[in-house]
Amino acid sequence: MNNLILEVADQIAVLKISRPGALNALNSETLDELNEVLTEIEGRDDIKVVILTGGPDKKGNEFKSFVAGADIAEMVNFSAAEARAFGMKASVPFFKLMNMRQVTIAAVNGFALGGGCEIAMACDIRIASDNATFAQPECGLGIIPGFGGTQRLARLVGMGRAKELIFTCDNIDANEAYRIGLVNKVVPQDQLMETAQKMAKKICSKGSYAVTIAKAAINNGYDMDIKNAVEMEANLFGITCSTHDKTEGMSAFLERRAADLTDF
Ligand code: CO8
Repeated sequence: MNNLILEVADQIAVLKISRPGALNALNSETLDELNEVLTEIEGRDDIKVVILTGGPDKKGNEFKSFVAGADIAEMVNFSAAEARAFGMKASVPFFKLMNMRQVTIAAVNGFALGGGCEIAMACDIRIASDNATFAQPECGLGIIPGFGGTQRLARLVGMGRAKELIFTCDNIDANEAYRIGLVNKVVPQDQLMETAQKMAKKICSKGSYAVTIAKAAINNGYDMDIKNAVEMEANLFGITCSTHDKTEGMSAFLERRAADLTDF
């Protein structure tokens, strides 16, 4: 891979978007690589959580940028058809981040602008370093957020705040992003990866199959009416009750011992 770095240890993958000369902006090649590597990860039983972060800039600053957007140099001459194809190219790996069986955590280490904010929003959980900046600057470029931003931002922070951010293109800092529910946590820069790793380890220590099914229940139910959503949840609950982990987890509780949860 030219623009991604994958490191795996102790069931946790750290996936770094690395285009130092372009503040990790997403071009077609990076989106193709992302799709490929997420497909590979989804098939791996040794990875339970993926931490997505940005690599350093060309001066080696690790906290300059998470992802500074889609690649403007690539988009500048797009026809309408090419632009649509580019949007669809991103939507495939973005939906993988959202729906894959592994949990995905965005560790946002600097600029998360346009497509950068959008890829973070496609992850299950967002942790930001205290210098992170978020924005949807697209309307200032004469376009709209096209990597899911008009949809995911409204779902995360509500329609009024999403409209304000998208119409004004305002930058917001990490604390404001936390206040409006765009990120789960804000931590000092030097604690970002440690915090993400700690959360990932905690998730790995739970029943991994149960976590995957809970993720599917939350995602699938979100766009359903409550009656059908709760029925869907009951069906998935039934599936988790047929597992080794359910027998082991409940027996371990009753026998006052640590559970050995192995399903995935
Ligand atoms: N695309 C391409 N190159 C970029 C991008 C980008 N989004 N962002 C930064 N770069 C490049 C710069 O051109 C520069 O390259 P070079 O050194 O060769 O001149 C290098 O990265 C460093 O950037 P700066 O010199 O500008 O660094 P500064 O510290 O001065 O500024 C900023 C940092 C504020 C982040 C600034 O670079 C900036 O404003 N970048 C653009 C941010 C932006 O507008 N992002 C949104 C892009 S549009 C988008 O994401 C749309 C998503 C949906 C697309 C849907 C298509 C269907």
